Amino acid sequence: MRFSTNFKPYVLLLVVGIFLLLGYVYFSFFSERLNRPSKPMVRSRVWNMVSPEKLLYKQPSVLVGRTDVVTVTPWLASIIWEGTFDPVLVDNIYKPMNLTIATTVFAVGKYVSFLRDFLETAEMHFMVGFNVRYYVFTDRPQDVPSVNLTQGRHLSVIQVPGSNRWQEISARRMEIIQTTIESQIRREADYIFCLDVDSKFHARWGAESLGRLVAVIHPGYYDQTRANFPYERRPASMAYIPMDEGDYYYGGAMIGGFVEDVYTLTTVCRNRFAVDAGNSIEAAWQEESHLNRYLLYNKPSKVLSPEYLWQDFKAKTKEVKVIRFSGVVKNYAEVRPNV
Ligand code: UD2
Repeated sequence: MRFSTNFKPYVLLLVVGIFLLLGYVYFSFFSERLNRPSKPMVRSRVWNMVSPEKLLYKQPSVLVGRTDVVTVTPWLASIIWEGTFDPVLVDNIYKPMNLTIATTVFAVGKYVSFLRDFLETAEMHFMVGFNVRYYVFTDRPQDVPSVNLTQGRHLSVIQVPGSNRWQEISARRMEIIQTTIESQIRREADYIFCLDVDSKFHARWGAESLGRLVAVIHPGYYDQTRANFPYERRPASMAYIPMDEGDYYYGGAMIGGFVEDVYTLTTVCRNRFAVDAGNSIEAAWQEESHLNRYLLYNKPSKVLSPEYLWQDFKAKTKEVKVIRFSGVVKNYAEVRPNV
């Protein structure tokens, strides 16, 4: 049989054309709602903002909103305040993504006593309905309290050395977070938040806080001019910020974002800290100073208002409608290894 006599090239072209057309129609009109990360094998990619059909929520306005506070930075990152997001809509967009949020917390020495309240209140308010993996770094694993975790939430205890200097404990966090991202977190989570343990959650801290690189405005300095920010001012330090530069003063009690972005941040800050140490310099506020320097030139993609980092000794101010996370009042002489 001679196949070539019946073979019509235009039939083949027609069949290929029909397949291409069907593929185009499928990907144009149906795949929009698949909500896959752009590279499924890699964690921490950008997902589509897919909202479920028929979800009822308040109509957003372009004219009415918060006017008492600034809700966007000059580089167009959102500043998250109560009233700038719809929690129902945000949850419905992010929950189907099945994200895992790593949460690191250091409880070295006597700070282990803050863990129970931190974890119990996190279970009530922090990323509720999401997969959360707590990583507790401590030199006292036997003193880590047993706290009931809801479904989808796990806790690992990682032993770290103690120290007789609080400055060293606080500063070493960058290095330990960096190495733990390398050894396990990058395989286990999409986003990461690194938080201070001597704090409690008081209200929702949810998916509105997710972003590529997330920082929080320190509650002590949000109404100050940059000249009053306690940045590192010595040019010899790698954390140096000149007097006429600076956006906000960010709190060291929270660093967040995609695991890989926080990995880069911790790597850079840890290295700069080491350079300073080699030159016998310790930045004014240790890792917080290096964090502020990093964020000045690597702008955060989302900024959390002081609602996400308050301090219990501070009276609530009129701009702060909700206190979501706040540092407890502590007796430094009692809990720190040195004064
Ligand atoms: C501020 C910052 C904190 C950090 C520090 C300067 C805010 C609100 N707080 O808080 O993030 O930048 O100044 O270094 O921005 N820790 C231990 N054991 C210790 C000491 C510290 O585990 O003995 C850990 C613990 O997780 C604690 C964190 O380090 O939450 C910060 O240390 P801090 O409580 O001494 O810092 P604080 O409250 O002065």
